[in-house]
Amino acid sequence: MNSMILGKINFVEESLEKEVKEILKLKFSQNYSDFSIGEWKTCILWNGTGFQEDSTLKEYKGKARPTELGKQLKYINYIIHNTFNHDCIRWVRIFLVRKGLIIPHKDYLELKEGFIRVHIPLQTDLTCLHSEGDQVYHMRKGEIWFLDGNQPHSACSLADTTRISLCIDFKCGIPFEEIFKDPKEFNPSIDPYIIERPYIHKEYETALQSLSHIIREDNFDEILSILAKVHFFKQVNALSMYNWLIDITQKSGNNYLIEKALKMKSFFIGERKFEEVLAR
Ligand code: YCP
Ligand code: CO
Repeated sequence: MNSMILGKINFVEESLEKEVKEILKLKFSQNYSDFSIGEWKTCILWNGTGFQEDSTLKEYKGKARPTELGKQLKYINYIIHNTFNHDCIRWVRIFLVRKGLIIPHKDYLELKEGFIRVHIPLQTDLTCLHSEGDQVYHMRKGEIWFLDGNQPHSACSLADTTRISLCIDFKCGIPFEEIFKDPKEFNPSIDPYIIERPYIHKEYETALQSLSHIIREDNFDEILSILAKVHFFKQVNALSMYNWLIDITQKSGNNYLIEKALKMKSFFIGERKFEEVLAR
Protein backbone atom coordinates (compact mmCIF):
# COMPACT_ATOMS: atom_id res chain seq x y z
CA MET A 1 0.00 0.00 0.00
CA ASN A 2 1.37 3.42 -0.95
CA SER A 3 -0.95 5.40 1.29
CA MET A 4 0.58 5.98 4.71
CA ILE A 5 0.31 7.88 7.98
CA LEU A 6 2.49 11.01 8.02
CA GLY A 7 1.71 12.22 11.52
CA LYS A 8 -1.06 13.06 13.93
CA ILE A 9 -3.03 16.08 15.07
CA ASN A 10 -4.04 16.19 18.72
CA PHE A 11 -7.35 17.98 18.52
CA VAL A 12 -8.87 19.84 21.45
CA GLU A 13 -12.03 17.73 21.71
CA GLU A 14 -14.34 20.57 22.69
CA SER A 15 -13.17 22.84 19.85
CA LEU A 16 -13.43 20.01 17.32
CA GLU A 17 -16.94 19.09 18.44
CA LYS A 18 -18.08 22.70 17.98
CA GLU A 19 -16.46 22.83 14.54
CA VAL A 20 -18.10 19.57 13.46
CA LYS A 21 -21.49 21.12 14.34
CA GLU A 22 -20.61 24.11 12.10
CA ILE A 23 -19.49 21.79 9.29
CA LEU A 24 -22.80 19.94 9.36
CA LYS A 25 -24.61 23.26 8.77
CA LEU A 26 -22.56 24.15 5.65
CA LYS A 27 -23.92 24.06 2.12
CA PHE A 28 -22.21 21.22 0.31
CA SER A 29 -21.48 20.95 -3.42
CA GLN A 30 -22.97 18.25 -5.66
CA ASN A 31 -19.78 18.06 -7.73
CA TYR A 32 -18.45 14.50 -8.23
CA SER A 33 -21.77 12.87 -7.29
CA ASP A 34 -21.20 10.61 -10.32
CA PHE A 35 -18.38 9.03 -8.25
CA SER A 36 -20.62 8.11 -5.36
CA ILE A 37 -23.38 5.86 -4.16
CA GLY A 38 -25.56 6.95 -1.25
CA GLU A 39 -24.68 10.09 0.68
CA TRP A 40 -21.27 11.49 -0.27
CA LYS A 41 -20.60 15.20 -0.64
CA THR A 42 -17.92 17.83 -0.57
CA CYS A 43 -17.49 21.42 0.57
CA ILE A 44 -14.70 23.68 -0.71
CA LEU A 45 -12.82 25.50 2.04
CA TRP A 46 -9.77 26.79 0.14
CA ASN A 47 -9.09 26.94 -3.60
CA GLY A 48 -7.28 29.06 -6.19
CA THR A 49 -9.87 31.84 -6.41
CA GLY A 50 -11.69 32.00 -3.08
CA PHE A 51 -14.97 31.46 -4.98
CA GLN A 52 -17.24 28.90 -3.37
CA GLU A 53 -18.46 27.65 -6.78
CA ASP A 54 -14.91 26.96 -8.01
CA SER A 55 -15.22 23.30 -7.06
CA THR A 56 -13.68 21.28 -9.89
CA LEU A 57 -10.22 20.09 -8.99
CA LYS A 58 -7.52 21.66 -11.17
CA GLU A 59 -3.89 22.64 -10.96
CA TYR A 60 -3.02 26.34 -10.73
CA LYS A 61 -0.13 28.62 -9.87
CA GLY A 62 -0.04 30.57 -6.63
CA LYS A 63 -1.34 30.23 -3.11
CA ALA A 64 -4.71 28.89 -2.03
CA ARG A 65 -7.35 31.29 -0.67
CA PRO A 66 -10.14 30.48 1.76
CA THR A 67 -13.68 30.54 0.41
CA GLU A 68 -16.58 32.19 2.19
CA LEU A 69 -17.44 28.93 3.98
CA GLY A 70 -13.77 28.16 4.57
CA LYS A 71 -13.37 31.44 6.49
CA GLN A 72 -16.15 30.41 8.88
CA LEU A 73 -14.27 27.38 10.21
CA LYS A 74 -11.96 29.11 12.66
CA TYR A 75 -10.65 26.01 14.44
CA ILE A 76 -9.90 24.16 11.20
CA ASN A 77 -8.06 27.24 9.87
CA TYR A 78 -6.10 27.48 13.10
CA ILE A 79 -5.09 23.80 12.82
CA ILE A 80 -4.09 24.17 9.15
CA HIS A 81 -2.03 27.33 9.78
CA ASN A 82 -0.30 25.74 12.76
CA THR A 83 0.45 22.39 11.16
CA PHE A 84 1.01 22.79 7.43
CA ASN A 85 3.12 24.78 5.01
CA HIS A 86 0.61 27.27 3.67
CA ASP A 87 2.67 28.01 0.49
CA CYS A 88 2.26 24.45 -0.79
CA ILE A 89 -1.50 24.06 -0.13
CA ARG A 90 -3.72 24.17 -3.25
CA TRP A 91 -7.11 22.77 -2.18
CA VAL A 92 -8.79 22.28 1.18
CA ARG A 93 -12.10 20.44 1.19
CA ILE A 94 -14.44 18.57 3.50
CA PHE A 95 -15.52 15.11 2.32
CA LEU A 96 -18.61 13.78 4.06
CA VAL A 97 -19.97 10.27 3.69
CA ARG A 98 -22.87 8.54 5.41
CA LYS A 99 -24.62 5.35 4.31
CA GLY A 100 -22.59 5.67 1.17
CA LEU A 101 -19.35 5.14 -0.62
CA ILE A 102 -17.12 6.42 -3.35
CA ILE A 103 -16.82 3.97 -6.22
CA PRO A 104 -13.28 2.49 -6.61
CA HIS A 105 -11.39 4.93 -8.84
CA LYS A 106 -8.09 6.63 -9.57
CA ASP A 107 -7.72 10.36 -8.99
CA TYR A 108 -6.04 12.91 -11.28
CA LEU A 109 -6.74 11.03 -14.56
CA GLU A 110 -8.20 14.29 -15.89
CA LEU A 111 -5.22 16.40 -14.73
CA LYS A 112 -1.58 16.83 -15.78
CA GLU A 113 0.13 15.72 -12.61
CA GLY A 114 -2.28 15.83 -9.68
CA PHE A 115 -1.47 16.64 -6.07
CA ILE A 116 -0.07 15.27 -2.85
CA ARG A 117 -3.32 14.40 -1.10
CA VAL A 118 -3.71 14.34 2.64
CA HIS A 119 -6.78 13.28 4.64
CA ILE A 120 -7.45 13.98 8.30
CA PRO A 121 -10.60 12.38 9.74
CA LEU A 122 -12.53 14.76 12.01
CA GLN A 123 -15.40 12.42 12.85
CA THR A 124 -15.31 8.68 12.29
CA ASP A 125 -15.62 5.23 13.83
CA LEU A 126 -14.76 1.64 12.88
CA THR A 127 -17.67 1.41 10.42
CA CYS A 128 -15.85 3.92 8.18
CA LEU A 129 -13.31 2.30 5.90
CA HIS A 130 -10.85 3.08 3.13
CA SER A 131 -9.24 0.85 0.57
CA GLU A 132 -6.27 0.85 -1.76
CA GLY A 133 -5.84 -2.08 -4.13
CA ASP A 134 -5.80 -5.27 -2.02
CA GLN A 135 -5.89 -3.50 1.35
CA VAL A 136 -8.71 -2.18 3.50
CA TYR A 137 -7.97 0.11 6.42
CA HIS A 138 -9.55 2.50 8.89
CA MET A 139 -8.26 6.03 9.39
CA ARG A 140 -8.44 7.04 13.02
CA LYS A 141 -9.46 10.56 14.06
CA GLY A 142 -6.60 13.07 13.84
CA GLU A 143 -4.28 10.87 11.82
CA ILE A 144 -2.65 12.70 8.93
CA TRP A 145 -2.85 10.30 5.99
CA PHE A 146 -1.16 10.58 2.63
CA LEU A 147 -3.53 9.00 0.09
CA ASP A 148 -2.00 7.85 -3.16
CA GLY A 149 -4.76 8.82 -5.56
CA ASN A 150 -2.87 7.25 -8.46
CA GLN A 151 -3.66 3.84 -6.98
CA PRO A 152 -7.19 2.45 -7.22
CA HIS A 153 -9.00 3.38 -4.00
CA SER A 154 -12.38 3.72 -2.36
CA ALA A 155 -13.98 4.85 0.91
CA CYS A 156 -17.23 4.15 2.72
CA SER A 157 -19.39 4.72 5.73
CA LEU A 158 -21.95 1.97 5.32
CA ALA A 159 -23.72 2.43 8.65
CA ASP A 160 -25.24 5.55 10.13
CA THR A 161 -22.01 7.33 11.07
CA THR A 162 -21.40 10.65 9.35
CA ARG A 163 -17.73 10.36 8.49
CA ILE A 164 -16.17 13.78 8.08
CA SER A 165 -12.70 14.11 6.63
CA LEU A 166 -10.56 17.16 5.98
CA CYS A 167 -8.83 16.75 2.62
CA ILE A 168 -5.82 18.93 1.81
CA ASP A 169 -4.12 18.82 -1.58
CA PHE A 170 -0.53 20.05 -1.75
CA LYS A 171 1.41 20.87 -4.89
CA CYS A 172 3.14 17.87 -6.44
CA GLY A 173 6.81 17.03 -6.31
CA ILE A 174 7.77 17.99 -2.76
CA PRO A 175 9.01 15.66 0.02
CA PHE A 176 6.52 14.89 2.82
CA GLU A 177 8.55 16.95 5.33
CA GLU A 178 7.79 20.02 3.26
CA ILE A 179 4.03 19.86 3.61
CA PHE A 180 4.50 20.59 7.32
CA LYS A 181 5.14 24.00 8.85
CA ASP A 182 7.70 22.30 11.09
CA PRO A 183 9.34 19.40 9.18
CA LYS A 184 9.81 17.61 12.53
CA GLU A 185 6.03 17.00 12.57
CA PHE A 186 6.55 14.39 9.84
CA ASN A 187 6.33 11.14 11.80
CA PRO A 188 5.71 8.02 9.72
CA SER A 189 6.01 5.67 12.73
CA ILE A 190 2.30 5.14 13.55
CA ASP A 191 0.97 1.71 12.50
CA PRO A 192 -2.14 1.85 10.33
CA TYR A 193 -5.36 0.12 11.40
CA ILE A 194 -5.62 -2.64 8.77
CA ILE A 195 -8.90 -4.53 8.39
CA GLU A 196 -8.57 -8.30 8.03
CA ARG A 197 -11.20 -9.82 5.75
CA PRO A 198 -12.23 -13.45 5.18
CA TYR A 199 -11.58 -15.19 1.87
CA ILE A 200 -14.28 -15.05 -0.73
CA HIS A 201 -15.95 -18.47 -1.20
CA LYS A 202 -16.66 -19.97 -4.58
CA GLU A 203 -20.41 -19.96 -3.78
CA TYR A 204 -20.29 -16.28 -2.97
CA GLU A 205 -18.66 -15.40 -6.26
CA THR A 206 -21.04 -17.66 -8.17
CA ALA A 207 -23.94 -15.87 -6.49
CA LEU A 208 -22.52 -12.53 -7.62
CA GLN A 209 -22.20 -13.83 -11.19
CA SER A 210 -25.85 -14.96 -11.04
CA LEU A 211 -26.86 -11.32 -10.88
CA SER A 212 -26.70 -11.59 -14.68
CA HIS A 213 -30.24 -13.04 -14.42
CA ILE A 214 -31.43 -10.04 -12.43
CA ILE A 215 -29.62 -7.01 -13.87
CA ARG A 216 -31.73 -4.51 -15.81
CA GLU A 217 -31.46 -0.80 -16.64
CA ASP A 218 -33.55 0.11 -13.61
CA ASN A 219 -31.54 -1.90 -11.04
CA PHE A 220 -28.07 -1.35 -12.53
CA ASP A 221 -27.17 1.13 -9.77
CA GLU A 222 -28.31 -1.23 -7.02
CA ILE A 223 -26.17 -4.03 -8.41
CA LEU A 224 -23.27 -1.60 -8.82
CA SER A 225 -23.70 -0.74 -5.15
CA ILE A 226 -23.61 -4.42 -4.09
CA LEU A 227 -20.47 -5.07 -6.16
CA ALA A 228 -18.61 -1.94 -5.05
CA LYS A 229 -19.05 -2.84 -1.37
CA VAL A 230 -17.86 -6.48 -1.50
CA HIS A 231 -14.14 -5.68 -1.15
CA PHE A 232 -14.72 -3.92 2.16
CA PHE A 233 -15.68 -7.25 3.79
CA LYS A 234 -14.17 -9.94 1.55
CA GLN A 235 -10.51 -10.40 0.65
CA VAL A 236 -10.55 -9.16 -2.93
CA ASN A 237 -9.05 -6.23 -4.79
CA ALA A 238 -10.99 -2.97 -4.91
CA LEU A 239 -11.11 -3.34 -8.71
CA SER A 240 -12.74 -6.84 -8.69
CA MET A 241 -16.10 -5.12 -9.01
CA TYR A 242 -15.34 -4.07 -12.59
CA ASN A 243 -14.64 -7.63 -13.74
CA TRP A 244 -17.82 -8.85 -12.04
CA LEU A 245 -19.86 -6.01 -13.52
CA ILE A 246 -18.55 -6.64 -17.04
CA ASP A 247 -19.08 -10.42 -16.72
CA ILE A 248 -22.59 -9.95 -15.36
CA THR A 249 -23.62 -7.54 -18.12
CA GLN A 250 -22.06 -9.75 -20.81
CA LYS A 251 -23.93 -12.79 -19.51
CA SER A 252 -27.14 -10.74 -19.46
CA GLY A 253 -26.73 -10.20 -23.20
CA ASN A 254 -27.93 -6.59 -22.91
CA ASN A 255 -25.65 -4.47 -25.12
CA TYR A 256 -26.64 -1.20 -23.50
CA LEU A 257 -25.60 -2.54 -20.08
CA ILE A 258 -22.36 -4.01 -21.45
CA GLU A 259 -21.43 -0.59 -22.90
CA LYS A 260 -22.35 1.09 -19.64
CA ALA A 261 -20.13 -1.25 -17.62
CA LEU A 262 -17.18 -0.80 -19.99
CA LYS A 263 -17.56 2.99 -20.01
CA MET A 264 -17.71 2.98 -16.22
CA LYS A 265 -14.48 1.04 -15.82
CA SER A 266 -12.70 3.32 -18.27
CA PHE A 267 -14.01 6.54 -16.63
CA PHE A 268 -13.00 5.50 -13.11
CA ILE A 269 -9.64 3.84 -13.71
CA GLY A 270 -8.66 4.41 -17.34
CA GLU A 271 -9.15 7.75 -19.07
CA ARG A 272 -11.13 10.82 -18.03
CA LYS A 273 -11.35 14.24 -19.66
CA PHE A 274 -11.21 17.42 -17.61
CA GLU A 275 -14.74 18.28 -16.38
CA GLU A 276 -16.15 15.05 -17.85
CA VAL A 277 -19.16 13.79 -15.92
CA LEU A 278 -20.26 10.16 -16.12
CA ALA A 279 -23.92 9.72 -17.11
CA ARG A 280 -25.39 7.31 -14.54
C1 YCP B 1 -11.07 14.59 -6.50
N1 YCP B 1 -12.13 12.80 -7.49
O1 YCP B 1 -10.04 13.93 -6.64
C2 YCP B 1 -12.37 13.97 -6.78
C3 YCP B 1 -13.11 13.83 -5.54
C4 YCP B 1 -13.50 11.48 -6.09
C5 YCP B 1 -12.79 11.66 -7.31
C6 YCP B 1 -13.76 12.61 -5.30
O2 YCP B 1 -11.04 15.70 -6.08
CO1 CO C 1 -10.07 9.56 -4.83
